[in-house]
Amino acid sequence: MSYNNLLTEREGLILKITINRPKQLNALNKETIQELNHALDTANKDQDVGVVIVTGSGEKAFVAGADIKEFADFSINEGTELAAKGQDLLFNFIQNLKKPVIAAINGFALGGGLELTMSCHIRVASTNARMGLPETSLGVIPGYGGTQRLAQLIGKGRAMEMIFTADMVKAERAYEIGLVNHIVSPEELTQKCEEIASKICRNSPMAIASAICSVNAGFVANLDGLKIEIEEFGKCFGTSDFKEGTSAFLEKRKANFN
Ligand code: DAK
Repeated sequence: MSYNNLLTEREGLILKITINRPKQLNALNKETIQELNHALDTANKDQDVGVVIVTGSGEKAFVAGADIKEFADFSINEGTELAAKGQDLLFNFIQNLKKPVIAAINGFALGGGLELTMSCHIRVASTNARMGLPETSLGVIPGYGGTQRLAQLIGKGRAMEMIFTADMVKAERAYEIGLVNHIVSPEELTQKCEEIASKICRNSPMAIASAICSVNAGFVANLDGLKIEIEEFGKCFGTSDFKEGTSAFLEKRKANFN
């Protein structure tokens, strides 16, 4: 499948999706959101994909936000409807994907761009990354989950300051406050993400899907994370991955989950 705004490339079990609108600093328009949904949905159903890496095209930006040209003249209803639709199609969709998604942040990650990285399960930034939620400078608030996920990742006080001031943080600061897991040079970014992805791919995809579900459950107001963990733990005992993992241990060999 070819896309107008994405490049996809698979090596082994790792799928790399590059958002490819470099002239607009990879700003997210409606079509890009639809295409990302399609590519991720396909990856989710593909047994030959273990981990997805998402990045931006060019050296300047991961994603410089939602495409401002598209939402400049929205009404209240259009804004509300599109926020809900965007969250379902992309941001919540990534968060709940069965496969881990790693954001390789190769430059500006602003507004919807930072919200996209925060929906991903793991974030790795290059030293030239700049991250922020500038929405209040445009007269809106973060509408793709940013008010919630930023506070979950860096704490309420810091999140409020970043949102109210619309300030950007550099990669080092993002690392200090827990917004990203690692910082590496731009040249090492892909390699670092692939290294993490390869380690993940050695482990049970079924257990990883259960872990994603359990960790996420702790951040949903009406769900009991510990209860979901018990259920997911129990389910693991019925999987072929559990049989393979335990047999491999007892037979003193490496497990082969693929
Ligand atoms: N949208 C559209 N085009 C963008 C863009 C964006 N977000 N960001 C950059 N571009 C375009 C610029 O217009 C410019 O295009 P040309 O003028 O060359 O045609 C090109 O990319 C290069 O940008 P600059 O010339 O500005 O490059 P600089 O290096 O000087 O500056 C910058 C880089 C990243 C600091 C600057 O481009 C910038 O401030 N960009 C805007 C950042 C921003 O405010 N992003 C939007 C955040 S608000 C919604 C839900 C959520 C949202 C909205 C609606 N609904 C559900 C309705 C979320 C909103 C946001 O993301």
